[in-house]
Amino acid sequence: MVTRPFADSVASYDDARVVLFGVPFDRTSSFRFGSRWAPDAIREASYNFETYMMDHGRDILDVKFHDLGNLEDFGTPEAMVKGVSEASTRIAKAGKIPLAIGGEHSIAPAAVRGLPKDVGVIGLDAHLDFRDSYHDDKWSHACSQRRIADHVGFDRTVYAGVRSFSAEEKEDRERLGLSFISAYEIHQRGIERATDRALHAIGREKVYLTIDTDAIDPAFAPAVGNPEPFGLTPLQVKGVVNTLAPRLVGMDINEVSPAWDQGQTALLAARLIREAIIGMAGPER
Ligand SMILES: [Mn+2]
Repeated sequence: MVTRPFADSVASYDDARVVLFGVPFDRTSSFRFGSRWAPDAIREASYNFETYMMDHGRDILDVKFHDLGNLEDFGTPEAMVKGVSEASTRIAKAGKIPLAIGGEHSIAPAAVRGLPKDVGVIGLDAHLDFRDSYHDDKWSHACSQRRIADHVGFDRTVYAGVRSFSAEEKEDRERLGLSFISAYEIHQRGIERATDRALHAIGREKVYLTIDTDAIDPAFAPAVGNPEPFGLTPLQVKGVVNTLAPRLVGMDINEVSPAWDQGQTALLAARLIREAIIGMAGPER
């Protein structure tokens, strides 16, 4: 099957402000494998939507963005980290915004490592992903925030929507002073306050956003690697993306596992990518 590029990615690489690339990597998955198929499923779903975005009053064709296609099929986590970091560095050095489509959550620290250390990282995730190692693998999807913290610092990363971590992660979190925002806090106090708190916690102008699709409730996004009840709504996540998009220097969305999908999870991921792209456009000219 020939896969089409992400819908409306009509700009050349040289002209593009935002550059998409797929990372079909799921070798450390621990429950529902298959996120390697997500970049193409999300691209296909992207053709569902109007180019005019009603709630923004703008057309996505006003934003110049390019789709590089998928990176190679990496054999080891180390090779993936190297390949994704290099891609993210190359795009950022050209003055463009890298937007990676996973693949599993291990792609996020790989993309962040390709950027300068003065970025703050906000994650949306059901899980804290703060294990130092999982199944003897430091690059496991279950260690995504730990590896991000290695690059930007424990005080420059915060995951929101969290409703699951191990006793060991709790102990490490308290010892190392890592902040987090639970899904319960978001349901009680609202997504705007949570987004403000996340921005305050990282204290950086330049923001990288990593969206683990399992942050969203499995009722809306059932096809993810590790589904966890009591999650966020699609509109809450749209709110975070809309608020953060103008200051993003990089982003990824990960953990969609299309074999478990009836199409709605990939559609939601595609729509969130479109929300990010329109928001990265800057003020209307
Ligand atoms: Mn997760």
